[in-house]
Amino acid sequence: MKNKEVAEIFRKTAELLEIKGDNPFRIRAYERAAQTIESLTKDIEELAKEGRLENLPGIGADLAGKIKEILKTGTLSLYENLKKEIPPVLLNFLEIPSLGPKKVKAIYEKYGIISLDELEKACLQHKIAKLPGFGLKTEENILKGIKLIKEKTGRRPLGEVLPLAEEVIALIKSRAPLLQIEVAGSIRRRKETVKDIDVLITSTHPLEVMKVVSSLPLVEEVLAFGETKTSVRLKMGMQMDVRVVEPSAWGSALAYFTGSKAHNIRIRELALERGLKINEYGVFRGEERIAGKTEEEVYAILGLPFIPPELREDRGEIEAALQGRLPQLVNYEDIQGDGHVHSKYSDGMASLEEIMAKAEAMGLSWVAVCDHSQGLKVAGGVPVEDLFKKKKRIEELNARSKKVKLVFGAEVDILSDGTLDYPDEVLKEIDFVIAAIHTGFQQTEKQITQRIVSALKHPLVHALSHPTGRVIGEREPYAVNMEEVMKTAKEHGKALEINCYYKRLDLNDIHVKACVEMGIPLIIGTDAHIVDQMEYLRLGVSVARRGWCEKKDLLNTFTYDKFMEWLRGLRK
Ligand code: DGT
Ligand code: CA
Repeated sequence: MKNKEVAEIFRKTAELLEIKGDNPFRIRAYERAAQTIESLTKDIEELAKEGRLENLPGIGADLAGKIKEILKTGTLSLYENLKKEIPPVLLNFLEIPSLGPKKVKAIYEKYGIISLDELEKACLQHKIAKLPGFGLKTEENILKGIKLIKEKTGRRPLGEVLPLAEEVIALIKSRAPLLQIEVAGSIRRRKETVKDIDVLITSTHPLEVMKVVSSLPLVEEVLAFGETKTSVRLKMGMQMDVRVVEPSAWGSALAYFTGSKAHNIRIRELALERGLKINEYGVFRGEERIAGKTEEEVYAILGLPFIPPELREDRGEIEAALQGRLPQLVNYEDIQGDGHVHSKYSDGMASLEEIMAKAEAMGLSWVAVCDHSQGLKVAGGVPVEDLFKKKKRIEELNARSKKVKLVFGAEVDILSDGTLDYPDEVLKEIDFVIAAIHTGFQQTEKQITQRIVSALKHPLVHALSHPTGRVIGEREPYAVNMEEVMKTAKEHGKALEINCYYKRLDLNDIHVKACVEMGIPLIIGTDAHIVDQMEYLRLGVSVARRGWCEKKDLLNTFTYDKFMEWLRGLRK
């Protein structure tokens, strides 16, 4: 451990204490200690060994103990606890050069802003400049800082990047002389967050292709230009690497650049065991190239069936492929219904009619309209009287509609003691009850788990919505023992949701795989609050596929009648 690293932990501790509004003397003590340690000419580890830490200016017994803790464990428990207490994104805010802990605290306290996006929005609306001690200049600097952070920490949610990647690919395709083009990397594997856009192309005119790529209107800066590889930064602040290969190497290059790295390494080992060499240019026996034109060919020569990109994470797919037991992954076309949307009855923007029309346009045959429950006032929770109006309206619409049926549902809040936000006599009138946590995130793991477990055990509840509560880039999952939640779901035959609002994707792929292994029913819900968000359904399918879901594992593949039967069956 270097002096600089120890100092950094102290400095960050001071910043977090300041955001928290701790004792100013204590904050100052950590700042001073950081300065002292940073300016030492001697190795702090040496000083510790010699027992001379307390001779340093500003370092008493307490801080000396803390230094020893850092040297021993690599971190400070106080610092780790503070990080848990403070919304993680505020730590991000601190990285914006013009924002110190005082300003971060002021912004947080005034507006409760907990994401970079919200902060960006507040700046654009000049809400930040109005705060005492801020001004238009600060706002401008904050905006610059946000852009930099986004580029640096730069993992963006798949739901944000995928449409952009598709747009860029369509543009290149329409303008450049190419034969094949596909997005590779984490986007092709549909990983929940993405660092950059990898694009693979075959062409006999690579130079022209790259000229088109580097002059696209979406490009802000060309970082490197070459015939085989060109890198650009897009205006939305993300890097895109484009590679052109010859058609005979399309399959091997696509496999290589799709990754994941861990999967590639296993594939390479497998090739070596068979006396072959594999890289992005092909599969070789000695000098001779024996495969490479298609991915199927590359896998086949290693004795493997085609492995879908979503599985390529070295999570058992290679073993399964070798043993001929790869799952028959669910496809988007298998999906009949959306398990969770909101309407105007709560905080959604759409009427029931609009939801039906969107479902029809998407080729769906049912949608569960699960509005918030009465107590969740901030989200327009539906009072009991309105609930029955909604039920009646759904019945009328369903009677008229042949193609699409609405399922009368509710997303019922699990209160802090584990009881539900409608009484049983109301719940039993609701055809589809999903339970969810929206408050009390600070409770202990035991409390939250207990809350969820008792909701799942409730005989009128069918499913649990966004089981871990995480919001990508904004909120960590709440402390919940998922093993226990899954055990309860299994025991009572209840479903767990794959909430596929693009910032949630909750359950995630790993939890989904565990559920599939246990035989727990899963249901994808878009949580759409405007009808266009129902298109996130395909993100839900991606998560399901990454979690090894087959058609049978997802309630969304049921017809309306079969789904209703499943719902009624749980209450018998
Ligand atoms: P990302 O960009 O962090 O969201 O994730 P990826 O998987 O797209 O990673 P990236 O862009 O660094 O690399 C793209 C693919 O290239 C990666 O999935 C596998 C392949 N690759 C990159 N570096 C290596 C490597 O050192 N060894 C092997 N075998 N493959 C690599
Ligand atoms: Ca990538």
